[in-house]
Amino acid sequence: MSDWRRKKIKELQKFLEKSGIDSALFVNRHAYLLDPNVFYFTGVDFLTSCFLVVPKDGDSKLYVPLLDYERAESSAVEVVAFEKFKHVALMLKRELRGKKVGVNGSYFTLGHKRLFRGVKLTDISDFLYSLRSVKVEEEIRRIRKAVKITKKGLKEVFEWVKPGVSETQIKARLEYVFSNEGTGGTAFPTIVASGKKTSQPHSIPSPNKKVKKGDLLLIDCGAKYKGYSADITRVDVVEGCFTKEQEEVMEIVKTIQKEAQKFIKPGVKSCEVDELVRGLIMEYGYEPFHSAGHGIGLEIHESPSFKVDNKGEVVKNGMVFTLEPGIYLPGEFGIRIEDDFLLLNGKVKRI
Ligand SMILES: [Mn+2]
Repeated sequence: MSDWRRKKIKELQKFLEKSGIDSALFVNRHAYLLDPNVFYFTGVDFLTSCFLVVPKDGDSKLYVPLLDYERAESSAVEVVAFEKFKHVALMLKRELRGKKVGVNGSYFTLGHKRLFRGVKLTDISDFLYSLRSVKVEEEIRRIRKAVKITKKGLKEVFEWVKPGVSETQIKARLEYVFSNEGTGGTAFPTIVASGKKTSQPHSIPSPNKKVKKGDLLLIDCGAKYKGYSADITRVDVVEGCFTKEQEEVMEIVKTIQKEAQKFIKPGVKSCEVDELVRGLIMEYGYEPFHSAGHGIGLEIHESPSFKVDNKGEVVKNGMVFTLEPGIYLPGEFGIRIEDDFLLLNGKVKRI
């Protein structure tokens, strides 16, 4: 049982009290939509069917099916086993009726809402993202490990790749390294783009696209380690050298990433980071395609979110985020460099 999870629950409770909310309620019902906050507050991963109730004061309770009870016993909160999901839903509906209940709007579906008819629901996802954006030591250690494995995979794959290999084979080879290193798979679907396809930031790897000698090869990937994500992008040339133009763009992108790293300090607004990066890309005569970066953690995109329209968010010590400047020339090529950074004691360091 870890103390930091209890502290984070206390912070949630303080927020509920201050906001006039009686309880927070988290529901997992399907394996494809697991609220990361359940893992965050309890330390128990992959609960495909459960309820977590955090009252503004008093003890929190995690309701899990009998089959998960043994595994959930190490939870940071009290665990109750159930036989029928619907019975617990009904019991909680009665208990919470007429009360104001905070839910995570990003994961609480209309189906969940139907189970709690008569309960006053309010979205507290902004608070949850802001709470999770400041990482504790254990989380930073896990992200570091995820980054280390990701870099190892990238190194091996760029050394291994040769003309004739397809984009999906490259993806498979990379993910083999991740699995072999004991990860929980990938943090998001791996992007492998070769040749002209590198100009599409979200290019989908194809089994029919084989790399050729001299092709630009872009890989954007991340291993997941004990629930925590890495997100790194590298570009290289298959058995060859960058063209002069590619090399220039590569240098610009690297320079912009360094500028953004130097610029970020506690108190800087998230939108200012994106404004800086967009401004620099334009100064070099190119068009910005996407935002400057984003927080990473249990989810691949979390707070902080470096977007021009994100005016309210401020960067804080303890945040972990990516900086991923990219320059794209549609129909020609694209270059993006992405690394993961930690802001600690006022300094941004690459992980
Ligand atoms: Mn990213």
